[in-house]
Amino acid sequence: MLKNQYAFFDGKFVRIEEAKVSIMTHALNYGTGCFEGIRAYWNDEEQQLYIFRLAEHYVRLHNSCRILLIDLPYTVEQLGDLTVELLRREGFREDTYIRPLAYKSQEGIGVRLRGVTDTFSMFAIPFGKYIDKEEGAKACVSSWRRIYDTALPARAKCTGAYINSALCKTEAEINGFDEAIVLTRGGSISEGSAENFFMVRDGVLTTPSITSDILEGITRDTVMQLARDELHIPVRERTIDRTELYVCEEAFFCGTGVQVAAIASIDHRPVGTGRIGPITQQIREMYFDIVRGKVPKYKHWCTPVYESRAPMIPAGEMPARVAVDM
Ligand code: PY5
Repeated sequence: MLKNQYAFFDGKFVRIEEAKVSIMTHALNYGTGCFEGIRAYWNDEEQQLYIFRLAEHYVRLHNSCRILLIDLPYTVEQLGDLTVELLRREGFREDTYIRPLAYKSQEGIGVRLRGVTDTFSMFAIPFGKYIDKEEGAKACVSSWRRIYDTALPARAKCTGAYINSALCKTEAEINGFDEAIVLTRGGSISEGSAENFFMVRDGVLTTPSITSDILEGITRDTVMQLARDELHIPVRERTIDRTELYVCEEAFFCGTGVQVAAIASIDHRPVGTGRIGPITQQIREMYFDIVRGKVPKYKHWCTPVYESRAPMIPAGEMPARVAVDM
């Protein structure tokens, strides 16, 4: 298998072995980083690698950085260009996962967000499925609760917050499930450990609102648009009770990593028929075609890597530091 060879680190492209941090790094000690997870899909017919909704991921990274007071010295467009450039250098011709990270790089002691140096790094690796059972995951309601906005905001995709995800996912796996559904402090549905949650109730595609301590998912947004514009079914963002999980017709997770993964059972109770439902199935099929750049109407969501979109940046050279206009 082709492995990754490069990273973007401290303002330049370096070999992956050189992208190392000190044990004194702020982000390593306190979890003070923000990251993204972006996928690129290989289209064999076109011999092209397409990055899915690149700009949206970097808009979100900027928002996360605003919450954590991280100075991200690149615009959304520059971050996109750096990503294209990294993938070109790697030369991947297969599905790929990209991990940008903006973090507090100061070396020393002291928990605060202001007056601490920041940096940005990125690497990419070949990547297939996230949940093996994409056609029917066994889910449980976690005994853990989702982090909440007034303590540790889920809206900011920050590294430290993923302890909550790891606790939920680990408990689910130890108990023989594939994935966890996590409740808010108030006891309504929030999301999965690292993916958003949807259910179908009375024909309405329903998902927790963005004020339910969720990460505002880009796949979630994609799914809602497809349901409205292509399937012409009603979509609602609202509070979801736990017991609705036991009576809904269909349920699925979605996210960059998990893509669109049907939920076969929740707390050992079959969801609907226990098989992938018609709405979930249609959304999955559309999603996989769209991300691979096979649907002209949605091709604007797909950034080609192997074309002349991004300027080549010579090794070691840092793009101009440009103030972020927001
Ligand atoms: N909710 C959480 C907590 C997430 O971590 C993610 C993404 C999502 C929802 C879905 O967001 P999006 O659709 O924008 O990807 N999780 C990362 C991913 O790459 C993985 C984090 C370990 O899917």
